[in-house]
Amino acid sequence: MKRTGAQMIWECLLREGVETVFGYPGGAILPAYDAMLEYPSIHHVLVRHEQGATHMADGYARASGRVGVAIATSGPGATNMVTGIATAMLDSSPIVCITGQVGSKLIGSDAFQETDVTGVTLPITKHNYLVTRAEDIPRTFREAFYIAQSGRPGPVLIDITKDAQQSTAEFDWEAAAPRLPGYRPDLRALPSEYQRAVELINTAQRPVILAGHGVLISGAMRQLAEFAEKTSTPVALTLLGLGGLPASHALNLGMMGMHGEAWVNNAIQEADLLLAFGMRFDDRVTGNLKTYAPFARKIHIEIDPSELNKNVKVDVGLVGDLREVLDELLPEVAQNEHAGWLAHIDEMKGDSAVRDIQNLPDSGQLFAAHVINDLWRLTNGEAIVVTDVGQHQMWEAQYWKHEQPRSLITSAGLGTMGFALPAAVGAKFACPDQEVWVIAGDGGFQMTMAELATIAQEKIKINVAIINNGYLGMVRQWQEFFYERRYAATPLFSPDFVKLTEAFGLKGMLVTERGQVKSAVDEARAHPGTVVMEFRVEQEDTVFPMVPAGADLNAMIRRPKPEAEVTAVQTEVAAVQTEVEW
Ligand SMILES: Cc1cc2nc3c(=O)[nH]c(=O)nc-3n(C[C@H](O)[C@H](O)[C@H](O)COP(=O)(O)OP(=O)(O)OC[C@H]3O[C@@H](n4cnc5c(N)ncnc54)[C@H](O)[C@@H]3O)c2cc1C
Ligand SMILES: Cc1ncc(C[n+]2csc(CCOP(=O)(O)OP(=O)(O)O)c2C)c(N)n1
Repeated sequence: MKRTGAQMIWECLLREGVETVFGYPGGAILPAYDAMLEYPSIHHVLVRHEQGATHMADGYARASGRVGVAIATSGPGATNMVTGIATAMLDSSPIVCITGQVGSKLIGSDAFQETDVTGVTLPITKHNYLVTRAEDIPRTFREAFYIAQSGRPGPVLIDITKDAQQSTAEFDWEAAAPRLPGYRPDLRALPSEYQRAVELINTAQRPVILAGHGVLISGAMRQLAEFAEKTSTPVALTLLGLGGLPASHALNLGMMGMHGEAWVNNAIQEADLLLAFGMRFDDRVTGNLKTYAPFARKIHIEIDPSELNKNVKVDVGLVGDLREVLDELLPEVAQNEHAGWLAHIDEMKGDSAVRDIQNLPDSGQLFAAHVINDLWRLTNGEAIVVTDVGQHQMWEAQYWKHEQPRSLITSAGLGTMGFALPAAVGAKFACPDQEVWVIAGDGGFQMTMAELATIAQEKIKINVAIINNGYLGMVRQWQEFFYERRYAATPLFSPDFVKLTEAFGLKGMLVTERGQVKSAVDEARAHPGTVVMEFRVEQEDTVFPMVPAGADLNAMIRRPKPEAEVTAVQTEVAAVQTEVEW
């Protein structure tokens, strides 16, 4: 059948099962928007900034495991997408971004709103396309969706010239199968490598599993639990791996890395075998590579061969989908007991398990960690939490115990402030029946708060907790530790968040004391529409433990005992600073 290129865009999206797209119109994408009216079964969410569209698509993808779609015009519309695309790239999130482009004859002439967006996004997309002919649209879309979600997922951008949208061609979906001879998402390890892995696993005395985002992406939650139980191996999780094994599971140690639990990092440093399952040894996770896990043999199960031996040299690299690899390994590995090792890790927990939260003064004053811990308890931990970036993000990781996969959505690799509110909109569209909470700082919230208008227009229900400490908290913390408390450009003015929210026709609430938290949260949850809650918390609180960037993984700065002076922190900082690489 004949279709315009503009119609083909929607025909393709329909065939890919897309129900919702997030976007913003403009000249070069107008033919596509005009054709959209013929396809009412696809819901278009009008955002307030194209960055928001990409984060929404990303939040949609992370909550559902399906491809999220964002659409924008050329030039400024496309460049506004850049941060969201990079965010999705760093966290392996499958999104497809569609941009309009100036007419093909004008390309390279600095035409109105012309930007070489395929050039701009080349390093931050898994793949991108410039389409100049209508007949190329079906194959391009099929390839884009396939690439975005196969192998290691990631963002794909399709830039379509205005004339390609306007011209007419034959639309034959069946004939437009992907042609990607060089793309090999199906590489698998050799049997000899499996054998070597099994030997190492069966003979290890002090093994630790490092479970990452790949557990969730491949859907290997059951296999991970079975592997851990059969081999009696404790599991440390990355920030993006949280929820991959229920927090309540006896073998779940908690989060590793810069703000991970002390005993987790200590266990990694003492281990004789590390089993990295779908994680990429990010520098926030390893600390100083020269001293990382010095006694451990390493097995890395990873779908992207370029990750093997990239940061950490491993003894065995098993390329493949984690779930498939674990299915192969499970019958081969021996049932084992590591009672002594597990008891030793338990001992390392000592008083530190709840030390940080216990040491906060119980003065009725609000501390961010208390608020987040209260939110977790009051919701029974059954919500999807979408966090922004900063101190609150780390406290969420520490004090919200995630039982379910995909219950935490956070920008980890790029650490994109402004991510939470729009990503939560995407998550809500993906999972309309789930309770969705945003936890954001006063800084990050202000970056994308215009999306409250999108929320109001779409009449969706999200609960937003702004953890307002009056600072760009995480940067202030670094200034406190490493710049002698010179708070350059971190004290932060905020609007009256309650009035601001009300201006959008939504409900705003202010909470200033611990005693108000429960009733306020109950009220917010019962309210049918979106509620923005401002929690005014202690201004100069600090996330502990902390491994300074580049320091040894077990060189953690701990929260001083209540009676200790600030100088205690400074002494700890000085003690670990010798090894720091800036
Ligand atoms: C302020 C701040 C502080 C942070 N502190 C910490 C911290 O203390 N601890 C921490 O853990 N993180 C921390 N992070 C996050 C950190 O920077 C990394 O983003 C995170 O550790 C990456 O986790 P990951 O490797 O599991 O996930 P990803 O970066 O998403 O990597 C996943 C890996 O799994 C692979 N994979 C994907 N699909 C499959 C599959 N099907 N089968 C097999 N493999 C697959 C991918 O190829 C990739 O290599 C922090 C971030 C911020 C912003
Ligand atoms: C877009 C962007 N700009 C700058 C940064 C650097 N940065 C990391 S955390 C942080 C402070 C965040 O402050 P806030 O949102 O108030 O959260 P808090 O740390 O106080 O919880 C900044 C500026 C970033 N991560 N993203």
